[in-house]
Amino acid sequence: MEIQFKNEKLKCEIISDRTIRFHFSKEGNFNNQSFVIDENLIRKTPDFKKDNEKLFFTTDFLKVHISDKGIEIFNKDILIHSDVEEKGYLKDNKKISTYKKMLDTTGFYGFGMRRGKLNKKGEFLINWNTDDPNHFFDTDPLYECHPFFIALSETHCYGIFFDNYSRSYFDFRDKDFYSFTAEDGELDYYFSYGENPKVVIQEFSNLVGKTYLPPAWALGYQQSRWSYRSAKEVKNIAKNFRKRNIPCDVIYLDIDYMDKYKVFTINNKKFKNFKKMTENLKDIGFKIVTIIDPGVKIENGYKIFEEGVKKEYFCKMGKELATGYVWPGECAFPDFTDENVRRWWGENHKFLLENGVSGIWNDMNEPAIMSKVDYNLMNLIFKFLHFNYPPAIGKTTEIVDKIKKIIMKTLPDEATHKAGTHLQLHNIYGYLMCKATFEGLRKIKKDRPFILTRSGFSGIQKYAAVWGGDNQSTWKHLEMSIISMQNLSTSGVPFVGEDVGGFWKSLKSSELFVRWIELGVFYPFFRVHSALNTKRQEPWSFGKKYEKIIVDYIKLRYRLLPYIYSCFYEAKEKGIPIIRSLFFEFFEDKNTHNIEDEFMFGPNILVAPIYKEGTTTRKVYLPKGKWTDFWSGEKIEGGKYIETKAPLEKIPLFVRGIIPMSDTQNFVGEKKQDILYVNVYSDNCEFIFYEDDGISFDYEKGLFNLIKIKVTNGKPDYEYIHKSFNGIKKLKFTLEKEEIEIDI
Ligand code: MIG
Repeated sequence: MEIQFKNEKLKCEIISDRTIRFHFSKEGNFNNQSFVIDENLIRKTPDFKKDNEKLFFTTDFLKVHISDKGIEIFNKDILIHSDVEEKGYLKDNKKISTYKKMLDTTGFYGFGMRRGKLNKKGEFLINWNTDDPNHFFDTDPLYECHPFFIALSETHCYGIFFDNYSRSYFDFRDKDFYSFTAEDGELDYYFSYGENPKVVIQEFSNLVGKTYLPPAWALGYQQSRWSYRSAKEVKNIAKNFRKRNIPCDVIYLDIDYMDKYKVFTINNKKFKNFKKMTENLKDIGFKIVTIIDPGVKIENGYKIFEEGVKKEYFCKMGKELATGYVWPGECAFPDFTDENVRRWWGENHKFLLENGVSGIWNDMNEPAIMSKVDYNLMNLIFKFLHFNYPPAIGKTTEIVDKIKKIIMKTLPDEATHKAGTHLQLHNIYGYLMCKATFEGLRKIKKDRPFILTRSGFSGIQKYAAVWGGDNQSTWKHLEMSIISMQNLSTSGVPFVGEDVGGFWKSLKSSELFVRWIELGVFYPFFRVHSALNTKRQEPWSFGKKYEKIIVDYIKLRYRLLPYIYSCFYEAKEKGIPIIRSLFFEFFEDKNTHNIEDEFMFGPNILVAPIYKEGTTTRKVYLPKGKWTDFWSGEKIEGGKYIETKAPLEKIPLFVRGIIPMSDTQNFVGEKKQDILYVNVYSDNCEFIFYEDDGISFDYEKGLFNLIKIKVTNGKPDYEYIHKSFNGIKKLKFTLEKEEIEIDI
């Protein structure tokens, strides 16, 4: 049902008792075609009633008032959300915006891949996916902007998802109100109420979708570099891992595996028998993941380019192709808003899969584009002058200048896609590239796809893991990742990571690498990557003393895989991320609301990384409840700050409940894991353990086990909630005073 809202129409839909959609017409029309909202969502039309001058409707949790003055939302008669009078919907040419009262909001969290502080209250944020290779603490926007946030007050919270793909802004600088604005498209947003952030994220993930279960091997350790340049080099790296007994599942091939950087080709000189290479690597437990960028080299005779031109699959500028410079030189850009283009792009991956490639790494998909001048400069800097970081061009803090600069780094606003202009669709480009890749891989190989992406949008978790782009090998960048990982996770993306060890610049200190590995174990996506011309970052590049610590941590990661995999199951079922800010997990403990340098890894591990050089102690806030120091076993009552020791080989970890572990192995699936080591840290607790074959979609047919492991007054027990997989055979409980084995 549509109601009149000043000069426009407003459509309200009830998605659930907590989630309402507000969609405003633009010049009388509703055009927004959503690329991310679940098509099968059930929407109800509200039953409007009249109360004095106001229309209103109710759900079990909410009462929504609408008048010409604006929208007001109440929970139990308390006003929790309100438009600023007369400013609920504003339009200025193509631009639309809405203003909201600040009320008692204490913080705004989420927004995708953001650096800087966790809480964005007081800031102005731009949504425009941007490649800024030389970014820092205060750089915004970056590769992956999500127009979703959770607003916290001391007693409740809500989420807002603004379903708009154009350049948009969130402005939280004023103390009395905040606003969001988009340069084009419609004002179409979803409001979700929650007693705590977990409820909000569940509501939100019902809208935009949840992760599938990633292939288990993608949760292992992964090694990357720009670039491992030949089959010989790749084989040597692999052999070194096995020789030294360092677990590793994946090796990445960056752009140099291609012929002249042309997508869906292989450089036959450097990788003479590519297929043979991947087969040999598989025999010793390695998967190969290759990079694919969206830019298609403009070159006569190059099949992908010629096909794309013939079928009109590329973005246009007027009647011509929209072009720009990337690594291959001048390129055309596939229009992923067109379903036929997505199918074509997906099918092209057959060539790589037939060559034994196991996963795809989507880079530069903002899309990132250089001018011819910058392109020549980059080639000079990297290939001839051997720089290992790019220059910071035109740094600015002025918003107007910032916007001018980011517009230059991608297709022009006026470029066209099948579904509209680039201005209207920019932010969905990377997401749709991943969708194309995911659907292609799923069709070709049946197993679970693995895709890693740099750019994306809300809902990207349905298709890909996300990494944080071009960080640097510095302490500050390690620290920044603690926050960006939380921001992405609060945006509903569970599979997140950063380049461990840092990407640009040579690592100056082994200590930094060790600290970063210690943190990387607790990135859901755990990969070391480094740039051209930098010092090597393989685990053995730092000398024996450091190698030992590094390897112990990689092994810890493998031992934790049953826990991590079970966390992914929870993410798949409920949309709850693996990395959780303290406020997210412990909303009731208000002390946690502004802590940003610690986080939860799943429900039971609190991680307090060391991010300052030469540090061997740190302060840690333990939320209310009972904790155990993972290393010493010491019991500590939470609700306070403690000072903890952190010599180089120790990252402070505090645990609770149950943490299931396995034996370590050289790669996932090397040895069948019959025993589950159940580490118990409390007399009364339970854990839902999940297992399946780790590779196929058979779990969709019910082929998996779900075991409720529980401890009651110190006595261990278990119960199958679901049993249809030949999995673990024995539970080995480590309780406070004894060990108990149960065959199951
Ligand atoms: O312009 O493919 O973020 O991980 O190694 C640089 C080369 C392009 C940027 C990615 C980085 C990757 C690099 N790419």
